[in-house]
Amino acid sequence: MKPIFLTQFLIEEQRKNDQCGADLRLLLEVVARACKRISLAVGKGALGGVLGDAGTGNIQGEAQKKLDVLSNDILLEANAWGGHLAGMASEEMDEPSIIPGEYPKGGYLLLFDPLDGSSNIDVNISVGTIFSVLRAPEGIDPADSKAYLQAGATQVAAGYAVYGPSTMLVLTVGTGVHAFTLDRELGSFVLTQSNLRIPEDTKEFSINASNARHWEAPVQRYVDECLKGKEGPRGKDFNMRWVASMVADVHRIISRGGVFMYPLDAKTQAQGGKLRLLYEANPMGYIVEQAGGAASTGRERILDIQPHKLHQRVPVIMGSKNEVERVVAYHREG
Ligand code: AHM
Ligand code: MG
Repeated sequence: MKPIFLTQFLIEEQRKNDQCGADLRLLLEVVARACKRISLAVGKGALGGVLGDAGTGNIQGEAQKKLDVLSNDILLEANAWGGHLAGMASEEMDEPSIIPGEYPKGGYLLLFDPLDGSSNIDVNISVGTIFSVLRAPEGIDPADSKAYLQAGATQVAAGYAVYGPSTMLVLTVGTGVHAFTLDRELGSFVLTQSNLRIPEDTKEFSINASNARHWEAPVQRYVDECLKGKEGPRGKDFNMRWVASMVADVHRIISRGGVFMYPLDAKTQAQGGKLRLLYEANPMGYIVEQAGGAASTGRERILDIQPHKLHQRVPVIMGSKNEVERVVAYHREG
């Protein structure tokens, strides 16, 4: 079969999808190109001299890795001059980055977590890039974080690249979820799976169990029931996986089902949760819903949340629909 490259896929998408105009298509190609560069840097490992800490911290007080900073710079630089964007916001930057004056501005905003799971870099475990595209609202300066405070349901595109044994780009422009694999010889992303669907039921869950004593009762109940296996109320055995790179964990769930949880717990309650709404929960939630799954905080649909600050954190429960609904029901029951 003839390979379908990302460019061809996006041009065909543009022909049939009003949400995907030429500007959005070109913007996505630029993001994909930046992900290729990040993939190269990640792939060089110690030989590239890019492992280890950068010696700086981000807005959330987390130590930045050299590759966090490099990936952020690659995305900023690649996207500055294309003319499709009004501004960018990143997990690694305190404030939005505006498009330099010498370049034309476009109608979109790009939000990203440049290198998700970066605590895994130094031990050679999969990491990734997550991105979300919003329309720039009329009358709000893109230097103002208010421009980015839009509910996830308004995203026009979202995607992630996972830098694993192979590099993959998974994206949605509102018409299902499609996966591309980087052909390293050609330097091109090739469509390898279209219309990915997350099975509605699963026997696999994904949570950092070291936080068990801090979880709320509904999550304790859900996990306890899974752990009881065949003999318990679920009547089946469950498997557990936790990579500690959201991109890799959610990619597995998109590929074969499961439920991913970073719920509210006593440790993260004061800040609202662990994962970031605009850079992680919203784009991944959009992708998961587009693949037939569900994404909730336990109390509300993630994509319905009206953000109130740029670096807002939220609890995350996403993946196979019936399991997410079960966890949500347990929250309702208290
Ligand atoms: P990061 O964006 O700083 O890498 O943090 C987010 C990551 C997620 O990818 C992952 O699911 C989670 O943090 C892992 O957290 P923990 O180390 O508490 O298990
Ligand atoms: Mg992250």
